[in-house]
Amino acid sequence: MPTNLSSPCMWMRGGTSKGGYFLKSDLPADTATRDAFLLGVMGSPDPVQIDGMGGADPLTSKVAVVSKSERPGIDVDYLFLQVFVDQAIVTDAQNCGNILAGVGPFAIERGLIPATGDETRVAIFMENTGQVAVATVQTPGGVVSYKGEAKIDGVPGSHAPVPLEFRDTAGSSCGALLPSGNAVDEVNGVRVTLIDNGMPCVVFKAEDVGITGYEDRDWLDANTELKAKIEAIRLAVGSAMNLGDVKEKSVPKMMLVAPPKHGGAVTVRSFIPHRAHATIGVLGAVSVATACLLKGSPAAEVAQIPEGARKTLSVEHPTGEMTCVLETDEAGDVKTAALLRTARKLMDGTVFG
Ligand code: NQM
Repeated sequence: MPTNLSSPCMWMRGGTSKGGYFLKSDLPADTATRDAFLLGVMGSPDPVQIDGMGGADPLTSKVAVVSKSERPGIDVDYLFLQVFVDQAIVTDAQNCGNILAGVGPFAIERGLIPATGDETRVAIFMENTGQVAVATVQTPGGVVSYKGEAKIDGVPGSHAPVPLEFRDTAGSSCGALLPSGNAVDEVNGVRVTLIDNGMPCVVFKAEDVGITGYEDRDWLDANTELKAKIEAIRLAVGSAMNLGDVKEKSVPKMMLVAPPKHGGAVTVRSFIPHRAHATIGVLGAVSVATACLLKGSPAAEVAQIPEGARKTLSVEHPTGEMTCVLETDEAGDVKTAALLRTARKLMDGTVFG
């Protein structure tokens, strides 16, 4: 239902997602009023979001709320909100590393922080998980540039690179990297890894739910029997992952893995959680790549892992791959993760919700 409210807003592509970027001070302070406004902005609930800006896909029904940070060493605070497409739900229960890619450029464009030479490093506190990411934004002549030669699969053309660095993301929402305490659990007869290295994920072999893991998004989305099987596993693990009842939550994400086919480390088909992902989430990829390093886990059984403490893992997905660079310590635990994204400003104006 429209609210008669409006707000300044920048519409941006961040990585392989798209959404509205708002200054916190431009949005209603009351959460219920804010959420009603954002539902109106996106045109939710409606599977086609015809009365709003949303793109009828969870990947294009996203919001970033950004403010100048009071925290030492941090430039801006970023709250991610997922606006459900076909339900009247706005949730902060997950983070989003793709939308994160637009936060640095947006913060500089809005004057929250100054550009500092040809590149500007922006330290971002991710409010959803209480963790920090550092984005490097191209700012030649002190102005944000979206043009460049960086390519990411799932986005046509090339753009300015926005490298993202994550540190200490283990247990971001679940309290521990392995919330059940195990590298493998069995749920509904399927061996799974319950893991959170920035995104709560359930990782299991595609073959264990009867598919190859190389299917495309449309085929996966049309397979209601497969989706029901996956959803039953998801609902069963909510409390073991310290997430409670996850029926109306967008986490955990469901990650179906198979051996790599194009020289990478692993192949993934992900459900986020009810639609198949066109590519893969950023922190979702970090969590799956981390699962590949766990001895005896289903992911480790299918993955090809390079030697050395600094591991470059190409995670193959339905439309290409995403490269994660993981730094491990002496015990083999992942300490930092870095990924390349791009972002682009699409519209700057007033949005009506
Ligand atoms: O995992 C989709 C996306 C995401 C999240 C989702 C993301 C991440 O691709 O960090 O980026 O899993 O809902 O934008």
